[in-house]
Amino acid sequence: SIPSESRQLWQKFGVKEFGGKEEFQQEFIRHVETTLARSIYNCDDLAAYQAASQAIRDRLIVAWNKTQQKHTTKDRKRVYYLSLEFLMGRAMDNAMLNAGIKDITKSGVADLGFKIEDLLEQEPDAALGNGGLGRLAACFIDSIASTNYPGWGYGLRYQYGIFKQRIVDGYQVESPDYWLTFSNPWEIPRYEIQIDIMFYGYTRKYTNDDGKVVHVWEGGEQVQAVAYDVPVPGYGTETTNNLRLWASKPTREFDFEKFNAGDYESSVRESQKAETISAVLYPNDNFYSGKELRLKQQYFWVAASLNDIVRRFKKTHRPWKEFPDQVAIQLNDTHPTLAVVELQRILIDMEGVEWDAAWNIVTNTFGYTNHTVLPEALEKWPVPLFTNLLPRHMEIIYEINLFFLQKVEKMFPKERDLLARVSIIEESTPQQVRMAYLAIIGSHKVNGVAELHSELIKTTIFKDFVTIYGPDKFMNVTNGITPRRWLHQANPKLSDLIASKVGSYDFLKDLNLLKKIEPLAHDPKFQDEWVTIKKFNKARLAAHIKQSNGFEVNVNALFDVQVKRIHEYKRQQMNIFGVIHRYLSIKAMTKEEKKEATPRVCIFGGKSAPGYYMAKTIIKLINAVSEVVNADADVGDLLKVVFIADYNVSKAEIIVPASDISQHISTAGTEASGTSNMKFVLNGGLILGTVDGANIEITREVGENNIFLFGHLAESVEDLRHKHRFSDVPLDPNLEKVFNAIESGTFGDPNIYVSLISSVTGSDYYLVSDDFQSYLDAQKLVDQDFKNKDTWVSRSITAVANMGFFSSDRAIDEYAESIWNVEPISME
Ligand code: CBF
Repeated sequence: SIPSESRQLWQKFGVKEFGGKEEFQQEFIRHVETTLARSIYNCDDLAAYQAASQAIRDRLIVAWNKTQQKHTTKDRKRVYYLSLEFLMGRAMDNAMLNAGIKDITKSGVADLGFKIEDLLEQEPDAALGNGGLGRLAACFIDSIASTNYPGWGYGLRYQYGIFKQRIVDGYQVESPDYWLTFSNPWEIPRYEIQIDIMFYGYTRKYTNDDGKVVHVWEGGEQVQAVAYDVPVPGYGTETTNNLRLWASKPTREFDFEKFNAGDYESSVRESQKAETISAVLYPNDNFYSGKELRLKQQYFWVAASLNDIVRRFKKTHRPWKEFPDQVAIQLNDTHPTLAVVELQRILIDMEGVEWDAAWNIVTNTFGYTNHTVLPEALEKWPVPLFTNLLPRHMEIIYEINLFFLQKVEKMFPKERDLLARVSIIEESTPQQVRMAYLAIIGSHKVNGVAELHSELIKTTIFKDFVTIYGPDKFMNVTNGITPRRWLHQANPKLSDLIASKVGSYDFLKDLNLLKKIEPLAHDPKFQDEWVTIKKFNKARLAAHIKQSNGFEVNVNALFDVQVKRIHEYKRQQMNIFGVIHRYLSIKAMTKEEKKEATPRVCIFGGKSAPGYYMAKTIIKLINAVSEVVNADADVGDLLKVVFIADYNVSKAEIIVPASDISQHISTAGTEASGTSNMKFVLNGGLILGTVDGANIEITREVGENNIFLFGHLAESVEDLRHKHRFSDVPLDPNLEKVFNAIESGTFGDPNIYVSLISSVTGSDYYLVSDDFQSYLDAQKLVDQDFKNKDTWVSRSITAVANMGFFSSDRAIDEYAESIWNVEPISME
């Protein structure tokens, strides 16, 4: 380290955070001229964005360094959030707002000849996630920093994020999202942190001089994990945490022997193979596909992260038994479950800790969050594939399973069926490793993400484990969203209006303060301001639609939005069938009736997994309906249908504040929580939804009058499905009319939609027909209520006033208190 006589000099010249506008401008120009090697003569918007980002990034790094030093000195317990997805979106606006420097940067770049909005548009989204699960991770790390918890995220630095979606002839077409074309100013490559990761090979054991059996894992392929750090600034605090993303690199650049022998292609093959590990995000949401490369990604990421965590712990020279006092690790779904096995392996094989002591450490360290009950999403790995890739881990899993089953047998003697049901190994052909069971057994707490979901996991997929461990191991932490991005950044005008009434922006740190606007729900002036902001946001979205889809929409119409991953359980098909029903009704209306009708703009957006045929058919139908309806002069402004291509976080920031109604209409019991429902309500839109996921708690908070609920309840779903399976359930008559229209070719070639229609007329697994009438009734109510502007706006204000519970800060406090046992560290 630096000799003490030199330290003063370091302190004297240490980089300081820029304070005012001029210092920012100096930094900006310095980056244009040195970092980018550009000048006043060739600085375009992209270069200006890069220079501004570099200046802001430098400021974050100063805070980041201070935070890390503080956390190291304090030497308290830290939390590590392991997530294979972090759907971060853009960083620049968020960094400026959280650091409280947006005003100086905005006016700083304006003086230098740029508009901040143009610079913000230059940034590609960091789209390292599929949907809700990845965005939740992004909200959580924002909240961990904003509430001053010492916490790191660990993920993968995919070169390609979620694919780009284009619509060609109504169909989704995918292209790669190479988001790193112009180097990423928001990451710090840590080339000095390189960790060797091993795959394949074989295991052997021997007895050492002390008579101890030692296990060794040898041979196989080796790659290197290189760390890239992304600073995560908290809002209104100096705390700047770290998101460490791993990239895979070959251990050797390439095979020189082959190169020298002229075999150029195969000489680089090894290096390319290593890089593929972290190259691409798997584009499935709520769906497991058992590809070996995916398991490789999981192990690569988990092994690198644990190596890092363990190295940090070892620096403290504490005994191993204190590991869980210093480290909490949260498993975001089952994707990082291998971490349980890896930590046990490190402890017993490398650190010489006894099995039981090691297992105690492991189980006290991990917590596991389940995000879905959908059977197709539950991860199971074939034992042969697993054994080949990770032979030592497979042995350890067998041991974990053996000890666990012995314990169960003791508790419930002679219950052979129970043993088979809870075994980590499913006795199928081939056998499978059930990752969720491993995660439960390896963790001290298991949580669901909304009340209904947390009850459902206890009574369905994990029922036997509740019998074994008792109910206390299972708990609920309802999801939340960060109000910084989803109110302050996405809807600055509403944030400013609220601040003017609440007296400060403190509600961004304590969202319960929103309650203060409730008394203004019927105040005409406040209502006017509220409505003006909604109109502004609708106009902003209308401009986006004009630019991307090429047609105008009426900002006075009701904006009805459903944007999320396209999935049968989310029931976009029910929405578009409803739109067709509306279209047919309009066509049958008299002139007088038309005058009374509420004009609507039905907005859809979302990606389908590339191999998901039914979801892709739904996208095609939406676009086909859009084409017919929007061109129909009989309909005019009464109905417009829009599919916004390539839905992502940045587009959500424009779409969410513009909704009057948003749809969250999953079959009851299928959507674990949903988080966009929270975002829409926080921005003054009302929900049309089923009694599912977090809709239930939103209803409790905002009041039944401020949400439109419909449909069967979760407890009826099994019976209804059973009826469909074993008797002829008549199709809903309105739905039949809709199907007749599709089948008669109103929306183009009907053959395209045969399987979509028969999924409903057949087993109707998602109960579209059962819920259709109730859905139409709820829509009718929405139409009527929207006409009464005063009541509508007062409901909107009341709903926002009661959204305090859904801040991700609250969720993080709950995790910290009941699962992680970590305390905030003040930066004062
Ligand atoms: O908990 C976060 C979200 O996770 C999912 O997106 C998931 O991938 N399992 C769920 O589908 C959402 O309901 C949930 O809000």
